Amino acid sequence: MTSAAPPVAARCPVDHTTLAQPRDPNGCPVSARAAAFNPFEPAYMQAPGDYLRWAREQEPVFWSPQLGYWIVTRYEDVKAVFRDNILFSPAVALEKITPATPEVMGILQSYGFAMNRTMVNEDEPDHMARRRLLMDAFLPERLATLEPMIRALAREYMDRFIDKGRADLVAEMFYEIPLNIALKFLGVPDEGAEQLRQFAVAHTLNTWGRPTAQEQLDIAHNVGRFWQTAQNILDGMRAQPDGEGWMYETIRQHLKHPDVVPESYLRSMMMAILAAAHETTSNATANAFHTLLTHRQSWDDICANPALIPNAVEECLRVAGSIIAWRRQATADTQVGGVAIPKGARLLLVQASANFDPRHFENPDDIDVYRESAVEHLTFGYGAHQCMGKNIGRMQMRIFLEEFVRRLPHMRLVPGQAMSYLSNTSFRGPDALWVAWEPALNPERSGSRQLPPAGAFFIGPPPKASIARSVVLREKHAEGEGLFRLVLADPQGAVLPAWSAGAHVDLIAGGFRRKYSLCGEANDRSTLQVVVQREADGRGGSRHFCDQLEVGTVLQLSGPKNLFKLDESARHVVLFAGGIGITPVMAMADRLKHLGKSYEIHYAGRSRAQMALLARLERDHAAHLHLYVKSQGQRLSLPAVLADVTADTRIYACGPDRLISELESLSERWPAGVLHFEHFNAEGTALDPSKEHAFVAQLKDSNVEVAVAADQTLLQALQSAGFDVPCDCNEGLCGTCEVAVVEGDVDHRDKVLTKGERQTNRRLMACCSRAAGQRIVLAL
Ligand code: FMN
Repeated sequence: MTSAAPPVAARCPVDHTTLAQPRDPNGCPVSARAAAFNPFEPAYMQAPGDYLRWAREQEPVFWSPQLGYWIVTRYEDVKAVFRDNILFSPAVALEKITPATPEVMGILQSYGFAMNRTMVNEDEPDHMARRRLLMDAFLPERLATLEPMIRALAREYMDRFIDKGRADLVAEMFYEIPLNIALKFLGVPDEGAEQLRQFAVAHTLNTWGRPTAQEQLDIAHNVGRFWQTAQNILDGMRAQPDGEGWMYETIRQHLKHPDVVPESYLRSMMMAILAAAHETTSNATANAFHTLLTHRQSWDDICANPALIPNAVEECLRVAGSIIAWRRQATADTQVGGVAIPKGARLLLVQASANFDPRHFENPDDIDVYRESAVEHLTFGYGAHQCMGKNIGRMQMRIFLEEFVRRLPHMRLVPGQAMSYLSNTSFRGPDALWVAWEPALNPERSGSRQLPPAGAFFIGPPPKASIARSVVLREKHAEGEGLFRLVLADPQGAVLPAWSAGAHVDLIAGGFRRKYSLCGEANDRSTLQVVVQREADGRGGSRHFCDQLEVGTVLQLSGPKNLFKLDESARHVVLFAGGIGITPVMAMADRLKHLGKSYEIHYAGRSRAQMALLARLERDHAAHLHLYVKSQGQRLSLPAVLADVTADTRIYACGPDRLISELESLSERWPAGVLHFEHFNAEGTALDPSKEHAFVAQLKDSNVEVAVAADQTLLQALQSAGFDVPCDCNEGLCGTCEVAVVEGDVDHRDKVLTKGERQTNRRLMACCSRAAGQRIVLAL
């Protein structure tokens, strides 16, 4: 029984009574804040991302003496631990975080409680073998059959309260529908919502809570009853194993492959799934409605444009997911975020903190339903153990939102209600969510809007095309030969998203979608500015933006996104721009000036008329600016300018391939991490099937092989095999589709990696790079 053994490292091994300050298992002193970390105090549940803000900044991996766990708070670290489920075993995922007293153990045993391995806490190779056998029911085509039922239930439940003007959405809808859907999906008979809710609460507190010794006794009885109920249901189902539903499929797989799906697995899974299948969706839905109604602009945006709902769901899962922390155990001495983690140590990966990490998400504290990277949240976990039911959860959340924005767009949160949550490390959702509205204003009654039939529905992550906001071209200025500065604003004058130096947006109009770096005033939230260089011989996008867009034209915009971030801690920054590459460089110079940092700008161009933003550069950065105007015989000599590069220098360059490649050659003499660049053009990255060969990508973490045909990119092959590899530009410029390489030579085609990075063969961009040979092994 997993709950029997108290965690090996449940307390700090150092005797605190003899020390002024506690120490971690490495012998290091524990900081006061780390010592005070207590996920069972209300502040953690109210806003877990906020609660750990200090840690993300000051001590991203720390030892918690109160929990006996290493707490991991940054995005990259959490993801890296999830990614490696061999070095970081999931075996402790369902362990009682508060060790059971002998009395509690006695109670559990009296019910025959024998919780053992389930999908979430088992190691390889067992886990993948089982996962593969039990995956079919989660395929999009199978899930799609649930949609009409979810929608009908949503409408029926809403009908019950739509004329009342007030409802607790948790009690009156969000608990029961996911429960109904879960039971239907599993094929389990309805045991009564109230009973199952009590059981699920007991299971959560028993596994992830810190009940007092007295409370534990009651909880243990409920967990025992839950176990017995689950076993009775299972026995009933086994008597007629030809029923429909995932649990029936699991029973049939058990009968066919008892070695892969053994008896103990079946029993444990039955109880675990009864709680996990609906609690997560119920909580996530309530959190999402709370988030959107508290940020009214976002709610109004999805009411005005329901196509945004899938991405709004992802943004809500990012900022207010229902799984906020998950556990792993180190199987060998290792490091996380540079901190030594001894073998056997337990780790609490706080996804709710990682999802607010500014190193990964721009302006993480802003709720932005237009955020393209929202889907990169870690709420579903990552890697081989990623939540199997994620698409059922997404589907329900989308349908609920679709129905509410049509039928109750004027709904508001009842003001002044205090949100309360069950105290535990991992499952977060409010106990109640009160909303109110004026029934006379219901569109169905007032006739203001008719109920349209539901539009096309899809399963999976949000399509990129749906995530764009409307902006209006407010000003258009000729900035020189073939250069146009476009000033964009929200059509209703709403605030636009904040952005950081180096960021770009995608402009979408006339069938073109192109990236442009932001170069206006960073603190101006009412407009976004770009400069577009008209490429006469280009693919047509820049011609369209320069020739066809008039002041007053409404176009679509996605982003901002920053793949060219400025290291603000550098001692000295050298900025290089060639031609239109000045746009992100200008924003960097503005930021460095604002910070009072030491910097210099080297800007090369053919003639003054062809160099954008000159007047502003000369006005704001004259003392730092070096111009190299070819028509005036001035040439930039990189070795001369860069005679004095040290480890704390940072060099940022944007411009023609020639400039960047010369800098790359020079960079071989500099410490790693000094040079950063961004390419604007993707020449040489496109797929040419006549010159390619087919190969096999072996996905190590998932134990799967994917065949990549000659006329297919690796990214396309991975996505069609069901792997959610994020991507953006699809032409090797942005780095979004980076995948870690375990083994095999890579034919690198991207413009993101440096020469040194290519040589190490540790990473590749899946949208354009390929295996150099017949096979490549990837960490996926
Ligand atoms: N082109 C510009 O004219 N100005 C920019 O600020 C700019 N920023 C870019 C930022 C990124 C990250 C990338 C990848 C490209 C950028 N480009 C910029 C290039 C444009 O996206 C686009 O390729 C160019 O306008 C040519 O498009 P066309 O061939 O359709 O005419």
